[in-house]
Amino acid sequence: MGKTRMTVGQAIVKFLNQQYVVFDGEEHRFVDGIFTIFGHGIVAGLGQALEEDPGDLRVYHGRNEQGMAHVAISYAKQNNRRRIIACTSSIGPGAANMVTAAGTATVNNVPLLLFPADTFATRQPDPVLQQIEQSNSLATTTNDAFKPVCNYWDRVSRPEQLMTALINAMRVLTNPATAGAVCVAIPQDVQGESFDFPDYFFEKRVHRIMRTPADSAQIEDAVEMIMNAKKPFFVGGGGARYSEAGATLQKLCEDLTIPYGETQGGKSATPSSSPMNMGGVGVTGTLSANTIAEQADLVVGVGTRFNDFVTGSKEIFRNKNVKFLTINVSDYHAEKMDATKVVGDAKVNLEAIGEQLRAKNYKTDFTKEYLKEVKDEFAKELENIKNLTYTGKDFVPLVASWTPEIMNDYLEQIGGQITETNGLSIVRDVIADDAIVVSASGSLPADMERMWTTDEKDSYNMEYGYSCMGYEVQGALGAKLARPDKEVYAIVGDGAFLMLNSELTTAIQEKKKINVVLFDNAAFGCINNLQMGNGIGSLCTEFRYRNEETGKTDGDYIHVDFAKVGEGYGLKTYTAKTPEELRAALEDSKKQEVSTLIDAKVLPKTMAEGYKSWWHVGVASTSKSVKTQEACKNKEEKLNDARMY
Ligand SMILES: Cc1ncc(C[n+]2csc(CCOP(=O)(O)OP(=O)(O)O)c2C)c(N)n1
Ligand SMILES: [Mg+2]
Repeated sequence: MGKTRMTVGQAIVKFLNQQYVVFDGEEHRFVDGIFTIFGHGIVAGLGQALEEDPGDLRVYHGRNEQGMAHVAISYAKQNNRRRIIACTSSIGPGAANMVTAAGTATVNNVPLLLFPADTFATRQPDPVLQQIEQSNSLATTTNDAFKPVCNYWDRVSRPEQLMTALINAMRVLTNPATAGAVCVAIPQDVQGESFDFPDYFFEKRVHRIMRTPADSAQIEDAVEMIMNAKKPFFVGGGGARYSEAGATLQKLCEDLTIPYGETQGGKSATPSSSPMNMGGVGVTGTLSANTIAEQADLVVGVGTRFNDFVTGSKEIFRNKNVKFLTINVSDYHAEKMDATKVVGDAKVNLEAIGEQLRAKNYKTDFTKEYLKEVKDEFAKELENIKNLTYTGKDFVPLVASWTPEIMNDYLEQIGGQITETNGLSIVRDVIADDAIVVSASGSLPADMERMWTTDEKDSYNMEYGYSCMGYEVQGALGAKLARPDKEVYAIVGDGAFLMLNSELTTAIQEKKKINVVLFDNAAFGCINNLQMGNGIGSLCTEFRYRNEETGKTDGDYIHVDFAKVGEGYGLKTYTAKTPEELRAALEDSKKQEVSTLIDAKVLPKTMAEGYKSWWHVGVASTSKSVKTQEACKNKEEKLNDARMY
């Protein structure tokens, strides 16, 4: 047996270079690169190895650890989980900065491989710079904070442990049922320690991404349930997308006249134009999907976690006899809504179910004419909200909690007149049909789920599992690294942009063009709507100066020149205050080779509100505000109608 002496850092690099995946017969490398932010905990260990011989790994230079990990998540997501970029950080704060991103990856079941450096295994210099020091256990370090947000966690305290740690990391990352964040903590001394690693550890490994068929009895259960349903409604989630099950789902539904809805994770797995695609379902869903959801007697979740946005906090499926069926690679997720389960891959199991339904000549009570009517009705509504422009003093925004003060102050102090729904429709209109849009938080994902249509597969990269502010800009870079041939747009609010935009520098460094369309409504708009909609005064959700007269932050709006911020980074930037200026900026940005940013000044309160849906939030049950009392009563009533689990 051959052995080669090398450091732990060098062994990590060598091993990562040998990892491949195979899916549907197509084999390729799994780890395309590694993001780094070097510090004393990593630069002399793994950093040395990456400098000396990275192999085929492309080494990237991140600017904020959370930001670079968001780039990596989006890269994996855009590659439908079959290619990743690993991330490595120094100890302490550098590592802690990646904890949020680990959560984002795990919620979304997207593979993310993290190598945070750790304190000395020998403990000789303790406390090393950036060591927390828990007096109740010296074994506890910052990296223990990754445990609740990762699907696999390990610490390599001796070189020999690296082998099982990395093999298990790959097991978890490449299994569709367990994909999420993986943390392999590497103490800074151990990274540089040498060991005679066996050559077989570095042999090429091909991880098969499985298409697991379900137990045949589960298929029988599913077929029987659907045969007994008159009004079935399918819901396609991220699992359908990652499994490449979109075309199967679409064909099955079109052949058998079964309407389906899509979740944020599932959008763009199938074309918006399919007559059976009713659009987004749930709290941020469309009128068409929610109209079908409310009457369905069988809901079939395909690769969805059934989060509260999809189920309208379990209130949206209103047929008294509604039943649930799930197809999911994860037994845990398949169990949701007390469903009958088909545990396995979306595509092969949909095919198996579809074959039997066709053989049995299954027919639903839905007609193509009725479903067209439902789709047309929402199309009309869409036209209305798309064309809703600021008309002057008589203008009434869509969000009920608007006040003349909010609107007038914005118009006077910031001067923007674009409405969010109109602005978004202009973006859709101007950018290429096959462009990729990336978003995550704020009011925009809601409007996008309702309004964004695309027939281009996998062109909608939405992180709405953790809904983590700061994914948008960094995610756009990840999508661009994955698909350099496409134009990529971050659709981002001012709040989320302010929270994290540091990887813009990385985009400039890599000469990868991304486009940032920033909707500046000078507010945490969606949270302000939620707050005021529940009868609470506007507190710390509008971006206003502190007012010494009231002692509160209720002064004039703070005008931020985001175009200047972008310009400082080296982006080509634009300010748009009217729909015409937005259109012109978008047109011009298409001609640029460098990354662009459009600072769109968008009137608050001009996003769409929900359709036939409810969202359970923790409303105060004791309050002096009559409106809050009413909101609480309304919550109690809705809770009465909602399923309990
Ligand atoms: C990291 C993180 N912190 C806090 C939140 C809670 N949150 C959700 S949306 C939002 C405000 C978003 O503001 P902005 O990006 O301007 O979008 P808008 O709603 O105004 O369109 C906040 C604070 C979050 N989702 N993520
Ligand atoms: Mg905002």
